Amino acid sequence: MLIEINFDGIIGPSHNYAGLSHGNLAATRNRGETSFPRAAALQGVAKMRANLALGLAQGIFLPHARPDHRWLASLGTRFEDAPPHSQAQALSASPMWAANAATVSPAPDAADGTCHLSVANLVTMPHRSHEWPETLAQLRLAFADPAFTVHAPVPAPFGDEGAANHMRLAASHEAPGVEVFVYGISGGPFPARQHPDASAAVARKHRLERVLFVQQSEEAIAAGAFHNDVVAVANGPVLFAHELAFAGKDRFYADLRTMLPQVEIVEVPAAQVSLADAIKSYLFNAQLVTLPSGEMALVLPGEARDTPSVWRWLQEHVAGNGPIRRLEVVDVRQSMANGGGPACLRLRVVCDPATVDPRFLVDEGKLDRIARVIEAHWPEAIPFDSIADPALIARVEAARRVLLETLEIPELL
Ligand code: SUG
Repeated sequence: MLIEINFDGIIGPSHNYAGLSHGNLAATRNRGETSFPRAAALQGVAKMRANLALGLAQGIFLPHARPDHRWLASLGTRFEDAPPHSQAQALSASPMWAANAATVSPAPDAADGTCHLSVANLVTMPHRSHEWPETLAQLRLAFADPAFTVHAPVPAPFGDEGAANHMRLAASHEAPGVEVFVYGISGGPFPARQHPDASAAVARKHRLERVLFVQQSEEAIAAGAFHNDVVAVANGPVLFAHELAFAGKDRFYADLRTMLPQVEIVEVPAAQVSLADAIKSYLFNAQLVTLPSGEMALVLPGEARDTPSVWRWLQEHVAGNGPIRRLEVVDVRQSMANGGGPACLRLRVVCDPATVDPRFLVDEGKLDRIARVIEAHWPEAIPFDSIADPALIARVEAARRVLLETLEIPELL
């Protein structure tokens, strides 16, 4: 039985605000702020609990070893001697944003009947470019069953940012789907992170039969939508998108309707919610999920409720007869301040849960154990000027070790 499992990246103990992502307005705005890793990670756990309470299956990915000494060694330095920008890049807790871990194609879409996962290379941003080796190690552990095919990343310089630029539309999770790859060509002053050749390579490697390639609008990237999942999200037959998300939208919608006649496109007009409000509130960086009842819910960040135009649109939609029947608001403020909303924090995998290494699946009891480790070991606060403090580094390294020991995943130590 195939179901959708959301794997959330546990927010690591080095979570900080170094402003490393050009084009990500929240991260840039909050550069230099004090971060609160313990509160951040507990917010992540609370979001997972909210998903469990909705009757959804939940998985986890683990924080990576930070600082990344292997990466610094490849740059010919040690953390203590590295220049400040390299220290910050080596210390980022960015693997929390699991939507950028990989692109996932469920088995019904692939010619060989396995679920394919391609780890993302994330080459556009230095602090993210060194995530993939450890992500790959985790994917190879979690999805070692022959039901899965796990691929190494597409080579540089073709930037690939994983599921954040990929949408799957299907009558249901277990039905064959249409996979939509959204790439960027130009983003005005900001980098376009997803290269079309990377999207094409992933689609070929996944042996997909029904695929669309769509360009992200330059306007959206320039307004701060550094990933497509900041302006669009799909689930089952529903595409929920901002009016200005895509270049060549009419063609895209027409192709989609031909390939999946039951598709339902819910478009939010710019006249009702500006691109700026959509990006500030992360309306589309919500988890659009199918509940056990068959209805769809939208798991939104608190910022969506705080943005009047967005909340008004949502209230009207839910009062009408649109596909989103329920709104669930979560507090992920610490991640949001780095530009990561509820959907960034998770990677969706449609599979039979019996084929997943159970150490990567969670229930309430396991989340209690994880929360206890976070409460006891995650730093409470990281003032930006102390990110290289040796005592902090020792604490960050010890905290991760305790978590991996608690979860009995020694392979990643
Ligand atoms: O890549 N922020 C991440 C946010 C990723 C959000 N993911 C999705 N949209 N799926 C990024 O820009 C900021 C880290 C810093 O500046 O220290 C950062 O990497």
